[in-house]
Amino acid sequence: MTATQSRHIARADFPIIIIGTGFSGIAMGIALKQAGIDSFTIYEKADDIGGTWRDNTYPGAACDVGSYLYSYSFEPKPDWTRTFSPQQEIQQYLKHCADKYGVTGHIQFGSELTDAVFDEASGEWTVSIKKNGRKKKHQARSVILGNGALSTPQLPDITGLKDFKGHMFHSARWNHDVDLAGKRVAVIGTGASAIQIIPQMQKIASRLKVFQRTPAWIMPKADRPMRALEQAVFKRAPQLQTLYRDAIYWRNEMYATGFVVDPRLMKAGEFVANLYRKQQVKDPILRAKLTPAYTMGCKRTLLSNEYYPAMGAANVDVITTGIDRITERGIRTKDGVEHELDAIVLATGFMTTDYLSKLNLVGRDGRNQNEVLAEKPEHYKGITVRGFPNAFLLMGPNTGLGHNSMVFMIEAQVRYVTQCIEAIRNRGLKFIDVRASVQEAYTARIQEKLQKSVWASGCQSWYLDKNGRNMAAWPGYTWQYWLETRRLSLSDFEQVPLKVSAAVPATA
Ligand code: N01
Repeated sequence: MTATQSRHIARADFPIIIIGTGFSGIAMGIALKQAGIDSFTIYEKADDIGGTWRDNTYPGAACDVGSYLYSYSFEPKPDWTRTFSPQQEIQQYLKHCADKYGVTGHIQFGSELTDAVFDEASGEWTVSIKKNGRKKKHQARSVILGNGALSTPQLPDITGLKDFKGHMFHSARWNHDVDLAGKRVAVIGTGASAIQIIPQMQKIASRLKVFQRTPAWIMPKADRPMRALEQAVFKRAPQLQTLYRDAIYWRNEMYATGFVVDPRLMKAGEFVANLYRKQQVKDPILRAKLTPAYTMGCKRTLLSNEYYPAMGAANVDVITTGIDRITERGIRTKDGVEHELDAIVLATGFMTTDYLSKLNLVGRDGRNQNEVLAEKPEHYKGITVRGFPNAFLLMGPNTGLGHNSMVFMIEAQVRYVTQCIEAIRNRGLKFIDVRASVQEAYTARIQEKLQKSVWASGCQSWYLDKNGRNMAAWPGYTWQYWLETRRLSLSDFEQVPLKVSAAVPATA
């Protein structure tokens, strides 16, 4: 076979499998289309598009990043209804993008990835997809995981979860069949989801009990409906909308200075947040309960105008005594008090640090990716892991943010992955695999920066894994990540051509 022939085969027969239809999966499909690559299928375990914006339908679900930034750069939407858009509107936006850019037809719904196994001889991934209870194997040259870290609910490690006779559900699996009006409701947790749920529950529950383990830093939210005039101006003058988007972006970027350069700068934010709490919470006992004892930013800083008034309402109890167990009738705290309840909402977050464990990705040496990461927690740009050729992660390790839009990070990743795929196809390669030495140096650099970040300032957060290692956050400005991923340097990778004899050695 000549080199030209093998290149031709590589181009014509290059099936790509993408997992998930959240912001990252859809962006990946769009980027491939725009690069003229049509040979991809997106598998989605649910029946609709949207990822986290499909799953989180709890009352009050909305974005805490400004709408005009929390959207694709290539698809501006002039008529967002609010400065911080609600969940349904974001999901609609994603559906619109998938339709407009011709990606919807590539999606197979109700299809869950169970495992993917790489074969070094052929350079192919055998991907098992479960649909309607039946598993089917598909061959792919590349696998792209866009399933995200915030997709699998984390149930709390509390005794008696199954004993409760009332209604109980996780914030990301809201049971809309249960009418909570006039009921005795508990919310466990006071993170990003809880602070949106609590004000809604306070309005309808007869009694709301909030079980708080750690208070969050809360800042005011500049949330308001968009005026018709503003929407019309953005429609007629898209440059103005771009300017507005850029203004939100650069303002958010400023906060990264405190997160990753010098956490002492967070004192300025703490000053504002303390003032805000003082204004909003008049009762000194409640205010003390709601005052965090860790550096702002160490856990996600939250934005809300409704949270503090709700926590101070007459029908709300803020309970800081630890939970002993869940009983048939409610929650018993460590002081022996049993709080009788009709419903319990578990706003207890997601399985963020071992989210890859559910996907059985088996690489070159027959090992599962999660196993490999547990033994050697290394990756390259949060996108690839040595030993897993032609497999790419979106929103992978060390790409999470506390200060700016994830959509920006996703677009950077998608651009990088597209370059990888183009290189493999155009150069007639069988696969590329990041060099061990490159990955090691990258991880060491990232981890060193993380040591100085606010996430290392001493709190427990979902950014840290069970060994206290930060495998979640990006320790820099987002424009630095953009620079990191702007151009693919193929020399970072071992390159194996379709004709094995011409392999570039793996050593480096
Ligand atoms: O989850 P969390 P989340 N007993 O992990 C508590 C994104 N998001 O769903 O802090 C008692 O932040 C836990 O207490 P503690 C965003 O990136 C975005 O709220 O561990 N309490 C904490 O209070 C966010 O960071 C938006 O002491 C228990 C809470 O449960 C991420 O999703 C909106 C407990 C969990 O908070 C996760 O947010 C919503 C136990 N056993 C979410 N176990 C946007 O607007 C846990 N807790 C974009």
